[in-house]
Amino acid sequence: MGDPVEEGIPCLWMRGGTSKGAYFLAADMPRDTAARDALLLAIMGSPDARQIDGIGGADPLTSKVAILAPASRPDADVDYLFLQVYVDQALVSDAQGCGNILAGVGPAAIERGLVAPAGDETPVRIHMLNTGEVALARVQTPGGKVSYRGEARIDGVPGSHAAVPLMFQNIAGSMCGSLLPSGNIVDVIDGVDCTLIDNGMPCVIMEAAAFGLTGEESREALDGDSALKAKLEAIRLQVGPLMNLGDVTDKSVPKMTLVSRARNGGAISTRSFIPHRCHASIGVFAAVSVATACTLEGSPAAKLASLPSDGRYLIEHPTGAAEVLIETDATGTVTGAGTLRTARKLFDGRVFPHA
Ligand code: NQM
Repeated sequence: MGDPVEEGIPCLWMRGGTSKGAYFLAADMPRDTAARDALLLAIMGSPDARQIDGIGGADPLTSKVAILAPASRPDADVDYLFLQVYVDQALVSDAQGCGNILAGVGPAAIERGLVAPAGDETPVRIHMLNTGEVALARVQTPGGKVSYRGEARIDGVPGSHAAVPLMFQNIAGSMCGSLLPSGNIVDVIDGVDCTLIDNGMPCVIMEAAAFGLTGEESREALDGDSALKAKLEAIRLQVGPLMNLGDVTDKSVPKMTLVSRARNGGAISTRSFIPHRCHASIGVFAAVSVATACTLEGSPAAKLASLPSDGRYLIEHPTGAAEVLIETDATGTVTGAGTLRTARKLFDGRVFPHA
């Protein structure tokens, strides 16, 4: 590697679902993890609440990184490592995956020549290194080129774009070892009924009413509620070991998700803390975990949920709703999940970290 400060590093800046991130090839990154993380902090401009000296967008949802490499297992086409670059702390975490940034991985892998286009639609099997599972993405490739134009719409993103359907199998216990790592549907922590669940993303699901909230508060109002945040953090730190995540002080999981009855015809309404700021919508795997919690009798989510008859759960969030498809077996156990996302290439060039 030359001097990245002088020469820059090849980088694709993409929107994936309702998030934005920098997509790199592993071959363009330092092999040493500490050197890589220092480089990513310098690229994003962290730690700084405004990320003014970097390309990060001063929000956890726009301070994300995907690192792509040739697949390391035969049933996948590409390896994808997700890294959360903290905005105001010098931290880079691989302790979670990201289903929104995942939506850009198929297009980016084709753009960078890691996966060859195959007809008008290219299936891309993505090995998600953070959790070890393989996701299937379908990328529109008319004429052998990635197309971002299309008619698909997702809440939280203006306009319409090419659809990127995503399907997942066997994601239960992705980071916690099992769907319900404590062995219970409900654990009472600090007097609050919590479902500790991991169906693709470790989440703690609680009724908004348990915190004196309606669950319809805006992202801004919740982000400004420091008493609420202190209560959520106290619960989060206690459940880390119960969820087999250990000390979660410096980890971006579990996500703290408040639920209330759906207002707009969906299955349930959410406000998701990721974990210190309220999400503008909801993460893909967090939405899958919430939908799964709705199926667990006795859980705070099940008490409030209106279950769909066709497996299509509309998970309401601050800017609309995310649709999640939940597949179950004859016993009602969740076996697979899917969702529809869009992605867009925003910029392709070289990025220059500060010295
Ligand atoms: O849950 C944000 C996002 C995410 C994660 C976060 C995500 C997921 O919306 O799969 O997509 O929870 O930090 O990008």
